[in-house]
Amino acid sequence: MTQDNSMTDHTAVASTIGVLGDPHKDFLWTKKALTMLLAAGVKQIHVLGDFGFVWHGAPQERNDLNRLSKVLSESDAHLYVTGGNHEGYAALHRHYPQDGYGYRHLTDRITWLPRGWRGRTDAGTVVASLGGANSIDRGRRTPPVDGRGGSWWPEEQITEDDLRQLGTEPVDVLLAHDAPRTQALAAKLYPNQHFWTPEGLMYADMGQQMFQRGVEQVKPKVVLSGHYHLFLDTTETFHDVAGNAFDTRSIILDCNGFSRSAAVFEPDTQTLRILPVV
Ligand SMILES: [Mn+2]
Repeated sequence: MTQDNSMTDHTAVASTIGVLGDPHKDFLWTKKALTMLLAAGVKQIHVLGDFGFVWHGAPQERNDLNRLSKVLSESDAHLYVTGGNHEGYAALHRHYPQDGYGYRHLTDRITWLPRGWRGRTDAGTVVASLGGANSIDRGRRTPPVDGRGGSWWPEEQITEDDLRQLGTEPVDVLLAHDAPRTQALAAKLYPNQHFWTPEGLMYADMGQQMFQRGVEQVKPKVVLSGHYHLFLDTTETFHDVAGNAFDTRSIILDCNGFSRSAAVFEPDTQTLRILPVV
């Protein structure tokens, strides 16, 4: 998963990676977070959705991407995006077509991963990516007209095809935007229910159910997520379709501007070290 032509294994995952919660197109915060992760020696950084820097395809967006790319290139690092719900999917698809591996190259340093992507570390730890989530505030957003404008895109939704792409072979670490249906997350979200419409709650829940199906397919040891704009680190027991129990550690990172939104993670040992973005 490198653009260096001398490297043929594009699914190589580093033994230490950076993970970043929802940047939301916040250039200064994102640059700061990248700089801190790079200073920690990380060469491969994964955004856990709601990157936001591709929205309507304006020239300013490309300018921001190029400036972030420059920061990465100074440390010979690469950024990989697992998509979220707040992404301009129409512009993404129009301006950045998939290559033969399903990657969308935003710059020579920033790559958008296809849903169901799989990689592995030298030690054999399997890392996969399953982006997408349903917007709970969909009712306040508008779809694009003729592929232009808008603030809600149907492509945010995880589809049956995405779940087929993910497959059923076990995964050690799943990079995602949505998160497993843990009791700990439900307890944190419950007090905020009144903010949303019944339709929004139901739509968001449908999306999380699709994501949960993916979790039950691949039974990840760890899922790294964004989306909920909070921090959570909990391990709970789930069951696959055959009724077999498995434990999954669900780590959710907070978003731009909040503490506990960036971390250094070792896939082989599942060690997480939060890096304060200051
Ligand atoms: Mn978000």
